[in-house]
Formats: sequence, C-alpha cells, structure tokens
Amino acid sequence: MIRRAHASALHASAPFIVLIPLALAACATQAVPPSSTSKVAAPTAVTTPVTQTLLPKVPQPPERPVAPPSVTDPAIPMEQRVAAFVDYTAQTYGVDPNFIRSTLAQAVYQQKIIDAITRPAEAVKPWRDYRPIFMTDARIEGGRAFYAENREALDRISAETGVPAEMIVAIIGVETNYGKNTGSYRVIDALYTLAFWHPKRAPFFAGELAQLFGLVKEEPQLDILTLKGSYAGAMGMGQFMPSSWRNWGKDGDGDGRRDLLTHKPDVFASIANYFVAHGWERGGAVVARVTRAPEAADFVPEGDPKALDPIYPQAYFAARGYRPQPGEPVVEGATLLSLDGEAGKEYWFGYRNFYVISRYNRSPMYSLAVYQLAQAIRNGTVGSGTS
Ligand SMILES: [Ca+2]
Repeated sequence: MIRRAHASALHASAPFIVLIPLALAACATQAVPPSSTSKVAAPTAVTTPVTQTLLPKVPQPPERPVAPPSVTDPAIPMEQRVAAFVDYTAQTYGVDPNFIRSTLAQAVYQQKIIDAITRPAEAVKPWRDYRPIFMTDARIEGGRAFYAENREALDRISAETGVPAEMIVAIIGVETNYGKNTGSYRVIDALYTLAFWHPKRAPFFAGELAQLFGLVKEEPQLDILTLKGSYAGAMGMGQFMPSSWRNWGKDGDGDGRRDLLTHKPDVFASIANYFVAHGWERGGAVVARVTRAPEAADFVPEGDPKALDPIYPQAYFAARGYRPQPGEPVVEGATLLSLDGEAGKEYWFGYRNFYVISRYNRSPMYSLAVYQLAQAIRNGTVGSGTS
C-alpha cells in the first residue's frame, strides 16, 4: 500500500504516491467550512494589481536533530560508527550505553529494507491514478464506520484542538487503513539498517534510531526489540516516527503513557497535536478549486520548486491568471497545485491548513487525498474525480 514512499509523521521516506481528484466531491459538497478569515469568491473576476510582496511562512517547529558524521560517514569502519552512535545516543538522550550496545547487538540488517527504500521511483503516479487508491467506497465507508465507533473521543479532541474529527480519521485511513496495516518490520531492524547501510539518508535515520532509544526510556512499557512498524520505522495507527512520537505524542486519556500503537485516545490526541504544532488554524480553509485563464503562463514557484508554503497573496495569482472558482474559499496566503486529473488539468490553491497536512507527508497529492477523504467521510460522498 501506500506505505511505500511515505513515512508519515515523519517524512521518513520520500516520494509519494498517488492522488485523487476529489474535486467532484469537494465541489459538490463544498467541503470547506467558511472560516472567519475567508471570503467567498465572486463569480466575476476583477483586475487586481500585481503584488510581489510574499507573505510570511507558517512558523514551524525546529528541524529534528540528525546524527553526527562520526556515526554516518560510510568511510568510517562500522564498529567505530556504532561506537560513536552509542556515545551520541547515551549523551543526547541519557540512555545507558550498555543497553544501547546490547540492543544493537540484537538488531538485524535486512536487505529488503534497503531494497524498499531504494526502489526506483516507479514513476510518481498522476493525480488521476493516485486519487482512486484512497477514494474508494471501502476506504470511505471504513472511515465512516471508524468515526461512528469512536465518535465521542474524536469529537472531544476535535473540540479541544480545532482539528476536524474527519481529518484525524482520514490520516489513519490513509496511513494504515484504520489501523489494519501498521507495519510488520521490527523498528529496531528498520532504523538500524537505514542508519548504517543507507548513507544517503543515514543522518536522518540514525537520528531517528537514537530517538527510538530516547522514546523507550520515556515510555518504558515499550519493548524496543519487539516494536513493529513500517520499513522506515514509522509506528502505530498514525505511523509516527520516534522523533514525532517524542515531540508531539500526547497522553489522551491521562493514564501516564503515550501509546501510539493501538490506544485510540492517545493516537487521536497525538495526530491532532501534530497538526496544531505545525500550524493548524481552527476553521481555516484547506484548499480552493482554481480557474486558470486561457492566456495564463505556468506558475513557477519562487525558490524551492517543491516548497508548499502558502506565501502568495491572492493578488499575486490573480495578476497571473489564477483565481478561485465561484463559491470557493478565498484566503490570503496560498500555494498553487497543478495536477493531472481524470478530466484534465486541475488547479488548486493550497492554503495554510493544506500546508499543515503536508507536514505529515510532504507530498501534495498525499495531502489533497487526505483532505478529500476527510470530506468524503464527513459527507458520505464518493467522488468520481471530476468536479
Ligand atoms: Ca495514554
């Protein structure tokens, strides 16, 4: 399943998969509740002066720490790197070095993990092929059933945090099919393999391996040798990496533990907290379907072409021929998505809350799929992909 390119709360892995033009569903059901800050697009466009001033980025938590070169430089012999890792982890997280050593001695290199993460990017699917992976009757019905079963807990977290219940459900639906596929790799094997045999991303994964030791110190109910997860080390119903678990995991029921594997009150609270920590705005718009003027040029982002920061004012896009469709939310601060949908090109503005979803997984198609699945769960519609 999707797990392939993605390691969720986490960005553990890379490219992502597929997306779905929910446009249909989204338009039909008008998913976005108008927020206090949003207006509705007027049916007629008005000429707007060009505005070049970009808006500030959404403030984000600090980058997670990576392991030092003494751990990750492939030119250094393995034993030395492991010794450096033991020192680094013991010092950084206050873990007994003997425990780290004896645990690593039981970690197993797994070639299939390297194979999985280095698999040639089987062409990133276009939206028209990506979206249907998630926007199935089964996934939507599964989400509605999951919501119904857990309504009280979900609604309570939603009221507290402003993160819609259906958004939390959709994340769990996309990540693990509502908890059915949380991963079958030993997390210690996954992170050990990627930390020491995958130089390209070793700083990240060795950092996560160290955080795993920090995590089991904080959550002693976890057994580091039997914890299971994805090949990238993402765990539980929401697929949290160790750093995400440590930083944003929440004890949703007050029993003193943050159990993000299967304990729903903690899982729900943690996913919502991840969103809040990355800038979720209660009631804020997520996306708007956009019309591109016939003479408009392709949009070229300023700076990193993959950045999804919602830094462009409406006037910036209007001057370039991109405007929200009538009835769609109009909010200052957007990025533009250009997707190959079932009925041709689709253009979307991604607003602040869209950006926040994309902090769970950097793929814009992942983020739009989560949003559209959430809308379908809430509204009970199955979009065909056209609007
Ligand atoms: Ca708990």
